[in-house]
Amino acid sequence: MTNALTTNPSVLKWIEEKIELTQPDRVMWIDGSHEQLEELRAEGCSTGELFKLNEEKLPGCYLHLSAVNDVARVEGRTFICSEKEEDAGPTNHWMAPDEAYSMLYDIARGAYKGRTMYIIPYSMGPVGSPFAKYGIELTDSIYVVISMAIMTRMGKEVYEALGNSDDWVRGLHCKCDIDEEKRYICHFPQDNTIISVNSGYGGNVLLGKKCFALRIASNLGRQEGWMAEHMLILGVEKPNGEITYIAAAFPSACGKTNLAMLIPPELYREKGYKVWCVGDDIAWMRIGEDGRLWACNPENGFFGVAPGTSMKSNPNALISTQKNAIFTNVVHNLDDNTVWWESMDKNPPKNAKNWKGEIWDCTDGSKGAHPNSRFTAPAQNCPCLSSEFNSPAGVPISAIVFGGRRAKTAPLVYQSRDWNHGVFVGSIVASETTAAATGAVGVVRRDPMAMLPFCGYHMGDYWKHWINMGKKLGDKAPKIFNVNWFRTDDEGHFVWPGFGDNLRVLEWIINRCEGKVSANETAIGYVPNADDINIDGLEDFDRATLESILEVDKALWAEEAAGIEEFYGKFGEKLPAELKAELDILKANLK
Ligand code: GTP
Ligand code: SPV
Ligand code: MN
Repeated sequence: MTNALTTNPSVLKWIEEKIELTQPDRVMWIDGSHEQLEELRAEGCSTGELFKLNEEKLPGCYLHLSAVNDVARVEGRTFICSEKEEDAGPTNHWMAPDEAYSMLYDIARGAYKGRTMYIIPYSMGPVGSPFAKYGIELTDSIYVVISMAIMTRMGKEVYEALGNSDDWVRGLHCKCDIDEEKRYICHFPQDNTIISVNSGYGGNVLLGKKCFALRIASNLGRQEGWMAEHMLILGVEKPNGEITYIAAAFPSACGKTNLAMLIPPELYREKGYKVWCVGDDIAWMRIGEDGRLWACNPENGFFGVAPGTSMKSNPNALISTQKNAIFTNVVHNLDDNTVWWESMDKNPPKNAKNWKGEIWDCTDGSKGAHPNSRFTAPAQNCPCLSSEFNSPAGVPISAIVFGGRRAKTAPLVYQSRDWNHGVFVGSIVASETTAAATGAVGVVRRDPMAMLPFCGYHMGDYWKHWINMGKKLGDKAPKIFNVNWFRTDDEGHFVWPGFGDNLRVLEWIINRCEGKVSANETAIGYVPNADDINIDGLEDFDRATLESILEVDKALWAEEAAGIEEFYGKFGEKLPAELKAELDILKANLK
């Protein structure tokens, strides 16, 4: 092949096959160089796929608008194409691999005619790290190339690290006509292959992210004895310099990016507390030589929710977007060629286009930015990026935190009694749906470990894998907690201030890990004594308010237990006995 950047036979063979299938006019080997990316950005601007933003105010930044029918992940069109249907389990859509390949190849046949095939070599994790995994994505989208350049370690050094190995993940993406009816995101765990057609939206097409780093990697983790999780990773530094690392799994658009970059409340800042971000969405976790659980972030950037991100709520995220970032489906301010979204500030631009590219009147009550509009920002831009960000093995985890959006039922925070109970707590995560996926918003659904859309195999086997990891970790296992920042009052307002003030809850979690505070043993686990959560300096928030969100309402939990039992019913024989036993304990505790 001309200009090939590798001689790896498995890579060349696969690419040749895909060239024959998709019939591109031109093939471009992406080498990751600045010059080549600049050339592509310029080309993207000339075709209208990208808009170059104000170079003074937002240097190196671009705006991209997706098709209006293509703004979020499509869970109903996402398939796990394992050999056996049973291996996909009751929470995934399944298609037989032969059938899926043949249907997808029919869609992809000739799909690159008149277009360019971009060949993207990328690494999940630092290139050359023993824990890194490599992938190649073929795409006909410049937006995908320049986004992958932010989200992953991308470039020709990946071929050097890969050598002649055939241990790499194959990814084929074809925009086709962005036809919703022919949109498919398919995973073939047995072949380490992902095929995505008829979409241009991030989570469907940046194949290193959810498709590889969670759906394929969760399969690899199960086989190889590690874990691929939908988790942020952060370090809390105490005034004495000691850093405690925490991994937390919340469903999509439920606060991972915000927690990962939180700025401590003034009171804590004055004392010397700091928070360091290791990752905001995905954690790969292994048992280290010391027997503890170590987590690294396989990504190299943030694909964050734009609306709600402000200098007040998450300055670190906002600052991360101020150079070399891509904005998708936000408002284009035509006066100064910058961007805006709801709750960025109180001054929506007067002369602007909305996310659909239409002239937008900010006073007409319509939203300017799509609720799932996003920014793609280099991790290196983040002011609180951890010094361990590039460390291959990552950081040792002291606590695992689950959470979701629950107006009622789940208290602000509680701790599991032990690892298996913690797995139970993770398995029963329920949350109101958000705009991150197409479909109704605000409906409570079970989202175990925030992995419902991302676990690439049978959820019952996945729970068993968690239980097995706990056995291996023994007394070195992280402690497991659950949080809920989203309890509402009778008027529907959030009771807990959230954001930076979530550090107050993390402090309790760390104190529990260190055995420094006692707790109330309740039917669902250990709940804080109100005295042990610091509410000093909070406005309009007193001890009674705190008590109201620490409350465990037995009647609501009895309903919850019934819901869990029904949910567990789907898993039949695959429900681990340990989790059934935990449910029985919960029911007994509620009597
Ligand atoms: P994905 O990228 O989809 O995985 O989302 P995420 O989990 O990283 O969520 P993110 O941090 O982007 O937050 C999503 C939404 O939740 C934003 O609108 C935030 O403003 C809001 N949010 C985050 N943290 C809090 C909090 O502590 N309290 C409240 N009330 N809202 C929050
Ligand atoms: C999520 O939906 O959890 C995201 C965005 O982080 S996406 O990449 O679309 O999955
Ligand atoms: Mn996510």
